[in-house]
Amino acid sequence: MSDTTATPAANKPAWLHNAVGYEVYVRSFADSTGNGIGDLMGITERLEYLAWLGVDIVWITPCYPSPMADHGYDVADYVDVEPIFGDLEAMQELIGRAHELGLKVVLDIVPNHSSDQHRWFRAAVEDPSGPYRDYYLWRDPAPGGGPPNNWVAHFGGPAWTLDEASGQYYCHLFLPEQPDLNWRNPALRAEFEQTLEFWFERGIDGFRIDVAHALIKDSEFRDNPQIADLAGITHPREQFRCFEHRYDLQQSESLEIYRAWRRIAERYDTALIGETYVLDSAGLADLVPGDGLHLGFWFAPMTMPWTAPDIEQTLRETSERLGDRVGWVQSSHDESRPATRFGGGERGRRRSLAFAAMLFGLPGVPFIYQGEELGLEDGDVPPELRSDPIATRNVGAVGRDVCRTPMPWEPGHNLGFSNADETWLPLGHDAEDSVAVQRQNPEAHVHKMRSLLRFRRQLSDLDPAVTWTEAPAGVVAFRRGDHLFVLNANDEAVTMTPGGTWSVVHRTGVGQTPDSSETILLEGAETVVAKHTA
Ligand code: TEU
Repeated sequence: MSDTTATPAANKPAWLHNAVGYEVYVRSFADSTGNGIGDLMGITERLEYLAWLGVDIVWITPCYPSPMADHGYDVADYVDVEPIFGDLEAMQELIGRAHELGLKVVLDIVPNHSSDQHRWFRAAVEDPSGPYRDYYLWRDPAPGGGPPNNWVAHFGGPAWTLDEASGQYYCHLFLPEQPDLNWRNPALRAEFEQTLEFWFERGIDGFRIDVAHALIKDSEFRDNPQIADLAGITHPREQFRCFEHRYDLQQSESLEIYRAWRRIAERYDTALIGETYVLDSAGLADLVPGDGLHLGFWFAPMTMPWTAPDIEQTLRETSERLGDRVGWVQSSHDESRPATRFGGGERGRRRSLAFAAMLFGLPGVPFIYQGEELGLEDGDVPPELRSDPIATRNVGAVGRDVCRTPMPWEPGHNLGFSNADETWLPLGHDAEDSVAVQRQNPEAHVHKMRSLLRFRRQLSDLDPAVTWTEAPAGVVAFRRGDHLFVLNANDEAVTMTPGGTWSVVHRTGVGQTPDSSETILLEGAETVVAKHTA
């Protein structure tokens, strides 16, 4: 037990306060070995760029040994490194270099499921009476035969696969190659607590916890209520939405797991960040109480339409309920990129940056996803080159490859990502999009993001209370102390007269900024931050 007497809200790691994270999708960031796939050494070589950009935390997607059915989210050993990505020594070098540069390193842990090639699952299948059987979720077929209940997998089909040898089904909320672990088993819990310590001892600063909202399932495996007709629905995401996930997701007993992890994390001053794919803020707040996860990701911005009421609603309720316990994101390796979603081209880029500035103004920790700082749009991945199992296993589903195309570093062969003849996904961008070309142009998106990151550093002492404010049509505004954050969702310029005199301290567009004025001028798709002067 930790002997701290601080309140739960206060005993988060101090370094998390006002920090900004950066997600690295390891396969697509930088390839140092010439096999067309990114790796840890490639990340280490590029850390200086991230320090230049001005982020504080680097989150690295799973890099454990894996058969790669879901590109690393199917883990075959939690305490080693996938040889394609390097080895434990390469990880140690990465951590060491990051710390020299003042960057924290967060690993992605995948506790909801392992790979079907993990030795625990092999043993569970080979010896149904042995101790590892109960590391997974096994059920007899339904009385009339077939899967034990109506749960569906996120990636298509039923959440159950039959093991013919034993005649039992095992549960998997994702692919059949990703069997779900049994979190009611104390032996399994002990294995993961040792895994956390293994990585914390090596200097890791925290974990992003995959599928943090689903570790515990209903003990009776009851059917989920069906809320829409499945007929004719082929996309796995739409199938998933045909059910109320009362029994497979968000079971409150999951909180006990994070309380135990929190006690370990506090010994190392490390952070627990939940991948909490819960799209209602009350449900999210239930998962992120004081003594469990430090942060929970809020994913509603990923599917938010671009209108002022939608933007305010998406931010406001969650901010009010969770305060500084939110991981804010508008992009990830799972979703279409925001510049594309928000309209594409220059307009989509401007909107994405304006939205980022609002996330940066709220209490909590914003994360940007590699390439977001470049304003990248989705890459084009023709059907025959698609690699995401959502696309390869479901007819007509585009899948997530479009946001995973290789990072464009500089003009030339494979845009500096890799020396290989071919990269694991095709290149999705042009030389003009690349880091090197953008760095030479002071007007480029990367400089605007960098300037926003620098501005954020000055906000450390802002009043934590957020007051949402009346604003003209198409405009979203909140105040924090003497600072006013205003996003103009319109394409046309507008003015706002909030009362008093204001001086603009940051803007995401390129407009002229008067020294001090009663009127704030906002260009289309721009966020302005103004400070009250009188
Ligand atoms: O994603 C889990 C998850 O909840 C999302 O897949 C979500 O269901 C989806 O975006 C909504 O359509 C995590 C990882 O981020 C993802 O890459 C993995 O494939 C998945 O877990 C399985 O480990």
